[in-house]
Amino acid sequence: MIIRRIQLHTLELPLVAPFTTSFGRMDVRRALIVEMTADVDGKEVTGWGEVSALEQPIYSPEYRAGVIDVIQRFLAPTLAEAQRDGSLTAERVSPALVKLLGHRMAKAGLEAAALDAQLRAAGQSFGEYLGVKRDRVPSAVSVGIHDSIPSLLDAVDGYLAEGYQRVKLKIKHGWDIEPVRAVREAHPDVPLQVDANTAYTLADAEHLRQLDAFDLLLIEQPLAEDDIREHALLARMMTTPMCLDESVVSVEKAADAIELGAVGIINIKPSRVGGYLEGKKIHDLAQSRGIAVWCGGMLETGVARGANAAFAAQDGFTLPGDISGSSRFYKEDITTPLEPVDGFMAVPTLAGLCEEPSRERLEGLTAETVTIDLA
Ligand code: OSB
Ligand code: MG
Repeated sequence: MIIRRIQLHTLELPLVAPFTTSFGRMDVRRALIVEMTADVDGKEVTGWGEVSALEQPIYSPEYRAGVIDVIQRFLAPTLAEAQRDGSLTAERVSPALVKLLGHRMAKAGLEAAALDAQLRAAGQSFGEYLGVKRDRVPSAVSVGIHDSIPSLLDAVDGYLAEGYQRVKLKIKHGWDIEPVRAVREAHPDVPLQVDANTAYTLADAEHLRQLDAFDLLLIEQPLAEDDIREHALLARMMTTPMCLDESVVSVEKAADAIELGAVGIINIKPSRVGGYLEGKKIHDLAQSRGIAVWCGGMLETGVARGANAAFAAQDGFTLPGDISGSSRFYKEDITTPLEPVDGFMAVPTLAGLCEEPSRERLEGLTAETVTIDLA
């Protein structure tokens, strides 16, 4: 393929309700959408990708404005160089960029757009490309920190009434044991798990052990991103299975964490690890080592939400993913909203990774566009 042009659209999407985690409260999602115009086998196609970086480097080191900068300054020129001999494919995007360190979310957005363009040209869906057998995946929801327990219980009741099959509660100091107890008492049988987004240290081990009473599927990333060894120590002190999110930024880190006994379950976010293809490597490794995986979310728009459903349909995904409906976060999406039916999200069957965004809605929601010409 020859990439002609990359456009980076920053959209401003108001959330239907604030989403609060241990690192802060979000009222608006600034989504970064990649529109890639390319020639694939003589056809001009447009590929779409999404970069999941937040506004600030609080979940990962990347942030939206930095992503735009690194793509303009380094990633796009490197792809321009790599495609000069005509050998670039979506599978070669990540290898072409490997000499530039880090910036995995930026790379993931470019790889997704290239893969979308390539699959559109071939008339193949992402599910077919991955060889998935399932046509739908269980839909689960991530519930933010609330101001009060009654308000949390209301929100959880609403999601369960919509058919979501598992609930994840965000926790932090001062919002952990009691809210989890309240939800467990209200719903004795609901599959339940918690996510701390690095809020604790090993000194909190005795406190966190209280969570073992609530029959949780897992505890996600209680300690800092770099604390893989400490997660292994904590895992030995708790009966709740240890899950890593932030710490697993590559297949190598996944292997380290498995080897050290730091992880029993891995949250694979394709964006965090540099793209769907690196994510697939983690899935394959985990499967060969008997480690369960599930697909995380980053408040995706319709550009990445359906692709995540296809990704999560691979055999090793044995736990429900944070793949909820568009309406869980947004009143308006840029594609046809993707909503669960009977608690399941359909694996898209259209060619490419996603439905082409509506130009009208895209333009209406765009705050800023940066255009980069490559060839
Ligand atoms: O840790 O999984 C996380 C959202 C932003 C940053 C980090 C996380 C999340 C979520 C949301 O939990 C999951 C979703 O998109 O449904
Ligand atoms: Mg998480």
